[in-house]
Amino acid sequence: MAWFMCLCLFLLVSLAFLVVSLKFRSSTRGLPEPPQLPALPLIGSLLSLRSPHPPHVFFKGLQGKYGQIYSLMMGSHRVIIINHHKHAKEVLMKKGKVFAGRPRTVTTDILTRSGKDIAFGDFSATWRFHRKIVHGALCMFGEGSASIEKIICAEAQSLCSILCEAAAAHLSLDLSPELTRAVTNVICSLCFNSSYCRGDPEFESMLEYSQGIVDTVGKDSLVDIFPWLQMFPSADLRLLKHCVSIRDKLLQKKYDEHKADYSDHVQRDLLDALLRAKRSAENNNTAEVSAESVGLSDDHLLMTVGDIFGAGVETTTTVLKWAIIYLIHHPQVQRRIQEELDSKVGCGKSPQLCDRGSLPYLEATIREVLRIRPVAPLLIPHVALSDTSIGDFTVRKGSRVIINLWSLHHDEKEWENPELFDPGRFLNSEGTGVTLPSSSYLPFGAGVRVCLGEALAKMEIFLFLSWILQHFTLSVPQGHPLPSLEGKFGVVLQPAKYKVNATPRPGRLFFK
Ligand code: PLO
Repeated sequence: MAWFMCLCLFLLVSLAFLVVSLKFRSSTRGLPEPPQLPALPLIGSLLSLRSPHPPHVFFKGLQGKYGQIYSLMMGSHRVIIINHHKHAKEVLMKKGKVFAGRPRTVTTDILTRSGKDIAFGDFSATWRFHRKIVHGALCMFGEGSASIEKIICAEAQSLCSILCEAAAAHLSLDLSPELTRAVTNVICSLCFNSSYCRGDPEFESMLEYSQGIVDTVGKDSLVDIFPWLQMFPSADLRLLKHCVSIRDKLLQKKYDEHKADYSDHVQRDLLDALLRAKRSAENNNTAEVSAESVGLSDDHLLMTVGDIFGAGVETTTTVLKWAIIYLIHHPQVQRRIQEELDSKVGCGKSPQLCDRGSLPYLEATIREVLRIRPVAPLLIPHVALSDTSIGDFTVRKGSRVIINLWSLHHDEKEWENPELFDPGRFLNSEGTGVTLPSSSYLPFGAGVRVCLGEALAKMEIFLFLSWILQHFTLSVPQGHPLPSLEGKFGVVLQPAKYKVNATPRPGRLFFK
């Protein structure tokens, strides 16, 4: 009996040893840590991060000294910077779940009621459930549904009539508010089944609060690195809180209106879809998706719809503004798109989504805009949820990981002359179809946290640009310099303000 006990004990100890050593091996595999920028206690690498360049450009440059993967300390947080597509894909796709976490920061916590949204919320069952509902709702109202195409075309038509009016009055225009209203009305129909007229005070206030949020949130500002700085008065934090409170009032109003006339039988929009999921979870407490277990609180619903609304407006508007800047800088590209439109669509009918396949040069131009000026050049930081590795380096649980999309999209080994705006690089050799010349291209991110609005954004960008270019030629007003190609770094990379002249092309439809 004693020998049997000894044998069992021996087996147990060996098994435990094996499990521990396997775990140790799979988590660190004896790999080194990535090279690290100099760091001091408390302030971390702050002194090495001083640069006249925006962070994405600066981080790309640091590769020369530290290699494609390196780390730095933001206060007490270890941050790993990824500059190569091979490693970006390892983080986002191959090990997507391990890196699905999000850091909590002071500014994003203010925006999202402590991460109760999808974009900035940490990985959890609630997060997964919300994402699933929103994904389902966006698919239902999104691609393939004729209604969304109709909504975008109606907005494109109204945008073109405003350009027509300005042209008739010989006015040059800052297109930004008009583009924003067009894009807002599309996402507004999807989220709230409503839209804004020109000069609507609610829309004007939305423009203002949204800019205030973009200017202050998630920029790795000092208060996000050193949360204790919150103790001191800060103009940025005050502005952010003020803007968030205006946004919250708007969201609450929409929410209350929807709750008041909600019916289980009609699903008008995304907010209805979220309300329906919440109600069915509440009525079905035994199911794996009970309201509490998945956290479908009012706060979660509001933050989720706020995310989709905010993302839907700021990102697509920004891409359109960049696209127009590049078209003004490259009139020959504009001319070629117009020739393509004239020969494939003609001037008697307006472009539709089904024309996308026959307009490869326009499609290639859109791809090139998304390459050369990615909306979010550093995406949103990820967090390692367990000990793991990237490439030949070990990564500790809790490390933040920043994917430098700018490095991927401007990698000299992957793109010939990356600073040059050249839609042709996305065309096949006959010029009859689009291609992807390099896999160092992730304008919408990838993996478990890939952009939910990719399909919608692509439809909008295609339709708005094709409608505008079918009817107008865009140029810089006389005496004005060409718009700046330098963006303002933030949660989105925004271009500076500029004015354009939209000259009606001869023999086009007349807009009323
Ligand atoms: C834009 C300003 C809005 O008022 C609030 C908002 C919500 C979602 C954010 C968006 C802002 C900026 C772009 C973001 C989006 C979620 C996903 C998207 C960060 C701050 C990107 C580019 O990742």
